[in-house]
Amino acid sequence: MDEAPFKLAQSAADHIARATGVETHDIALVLGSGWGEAAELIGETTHTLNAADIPGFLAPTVVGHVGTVRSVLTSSGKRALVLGARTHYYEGKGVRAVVHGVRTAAAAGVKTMVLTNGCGGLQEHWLPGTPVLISDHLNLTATSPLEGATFVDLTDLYSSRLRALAREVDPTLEEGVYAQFTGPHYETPAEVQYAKRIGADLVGMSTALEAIAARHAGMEVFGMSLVTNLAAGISPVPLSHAEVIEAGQAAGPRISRLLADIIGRL
Ligand code: 8IG
Repeated sequence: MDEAPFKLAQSAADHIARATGVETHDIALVLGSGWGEAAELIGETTHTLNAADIPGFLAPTVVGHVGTVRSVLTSSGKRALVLGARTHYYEGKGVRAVVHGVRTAAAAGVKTMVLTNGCGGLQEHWLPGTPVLISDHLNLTATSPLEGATFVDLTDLYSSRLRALAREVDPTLEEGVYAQFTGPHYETPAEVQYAKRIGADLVGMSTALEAIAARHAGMEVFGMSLVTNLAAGISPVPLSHAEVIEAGQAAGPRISRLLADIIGRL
């Protein structure tokens, strides 16, 4: 395997350690659409870094996504790295760029990788604003973050231990299988039906590739989606990015509190 992506992640982690004075982080979070407020609730932000200053991080291109990396001291005394700058596959920067944040977290010592996103829901009873635990994924991107003969077992990728812990915080939390499409277009109704038939409950444009890289790096993965819209054809009205942002904003405080409570138990 080409070591370059791991060397770049190590220099990013070195930069973070130097800039924060925090040698090792315990947890890392990628906060997707709707989840941004969780950063304030999980603890005290001790350092805010501009992602663009960290080796390998690219400036975000989507409204509603922030380009910072924060070091947070959690209420339970752990060090969390909050990655506000997710690079999506649809940005065309390649899979290495997509998983650079995750690999940086691993190089920074992180053992628990928390991946969140905003997504489309395939279950009609999941109204916009419903948080759902990710139990497994379907990687429909036709690519992998791993290169060469890198055979990694993905059984229990989304840690059943961490899902059980989340349900202790909120026993009403449901679980679902997340299908990652490449985007940036939303699915056609036919593609949503296809996803449903092969076992998806959630459709989105992130997370699966990051989860694979996280497992490869030896981290335990926790994934949670915010259903911001019913997937195309499930709802009678067409999707709009404005609707997605709006649902995220409305649910923000509640789901961020929930995530912060889960993080407090890690
Ligand atoms: I937010 O309906 C959000 N992201 N693929 N489909 C896909 N990604 C999404 C959707 C959706 N909603």
